[in-house]
Amino acid sequence: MKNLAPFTTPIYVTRPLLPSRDDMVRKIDEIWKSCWLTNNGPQHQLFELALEKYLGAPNISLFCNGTLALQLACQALRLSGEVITTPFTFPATPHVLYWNNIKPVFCDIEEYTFNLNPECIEPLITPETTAILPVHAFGYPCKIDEIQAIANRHGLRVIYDAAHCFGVEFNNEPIGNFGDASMFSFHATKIFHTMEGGALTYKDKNLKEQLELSKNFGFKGEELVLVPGINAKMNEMQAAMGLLMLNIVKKESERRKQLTFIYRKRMKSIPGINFRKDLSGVKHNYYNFAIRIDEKEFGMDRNNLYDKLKEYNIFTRKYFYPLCSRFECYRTQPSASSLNLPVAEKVTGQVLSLPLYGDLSSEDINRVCDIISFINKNLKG
Ligand code: T4K
Repeated sequence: MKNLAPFTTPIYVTRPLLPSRDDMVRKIDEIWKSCWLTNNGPQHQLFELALEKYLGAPNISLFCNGTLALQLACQALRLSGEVITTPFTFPATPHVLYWNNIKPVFCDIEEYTFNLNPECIEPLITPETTAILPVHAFGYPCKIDEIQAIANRHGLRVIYDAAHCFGVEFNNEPIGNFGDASMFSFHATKIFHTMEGGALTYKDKNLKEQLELSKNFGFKGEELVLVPGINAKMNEMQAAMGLLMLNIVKKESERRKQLTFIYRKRMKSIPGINFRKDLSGVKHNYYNFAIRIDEKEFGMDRNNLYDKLKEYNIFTRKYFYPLCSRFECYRTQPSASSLNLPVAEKVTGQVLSLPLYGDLSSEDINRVCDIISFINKNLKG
């Protein structure tokens, strides 16, 4: 079989969406003129208002990154003891619990969505449990109603890691309006970003004051320090980037949708490759395209395919591998046992995120598919 040529330049799993350089220069001029670089400056104020409207969120606060947003949300909601969460996530999710002196209790996930399996939550609840911290993995909403029903039955808080969910809606409701709070990450690798950054949306408007205090050292005015806060403020460059991104993110999401549909059409015919489709009632943002590789059917396991694709200059990522429950800092606790997490253990060994971003052409996506298909056919001789 004739070999396929590698891409001449590296194709990464993602590339950041960027506003035009001219627009950014104009924003920089505004910042220079104001001579206000951080600490709730004019760009920050504009961005917060614009975002509130865009996300349809009644209460919102901005942060320098998603991790600190989530960490301070746990504090503002007075979480303690144990919090039930998923092992199939970025390290930030359990780490924010650790930094709040809370024990992460790992719960298994669903085979199809990769999200917390509501059926596995209740057996993990103890008198120490104060909350559930689910992740909407790759922007696919969790079983929100079932999780909320469990939380209501046991008097628990629900705080969502919605890092991947910018613009996602569930039953026509913005995703950030569920649970007690939701965290959005605005890291450069996200569909919407402020280079680094994050936001919290929350149900109780009274949390705003606490969050504003705790992201600015606990300062109220110039001389009063009310709580042992930290520095988690979004700066003016980040906020300016956010304002410009709001104008272009919808188009990016539409473009990624087109590319996702090409992937789905092509991947369907490759044996041993599965992927998630759109969920009913969900407005997706098409942030990421993750496939699952069945080694027996495909003829090669995920790790080998990941390595093989590098030979073609295609840099995929194993999000999320290894599971957080396998990290040195968590692996000894009972809930981290692989016996407790059979589905997560299986999924983490099979998933691979393929390149997806608006600057890729349809030809690029078709070529990635041709290469995966070629690798598969070559294996079978
Ligand atoms: N919860 C969840 C579920 C999360 O996924 C994350 C973050 C968080 C919480 C925490 O939110 P933040 O505190 O970060 O706001 C990346 C991101 O650093 C991380 O934000 C993100 N999740 C995670 C899924 O992905 P890495 O280590 O994979 O990034 P990196 O640098 O390897 O970048 C991946 C690819 O992106 C590169 O191969 C090329 C491209 N890239 C990256 C950057 C930074 C660019 O083209 N330009 C760039 O500037 O973690």
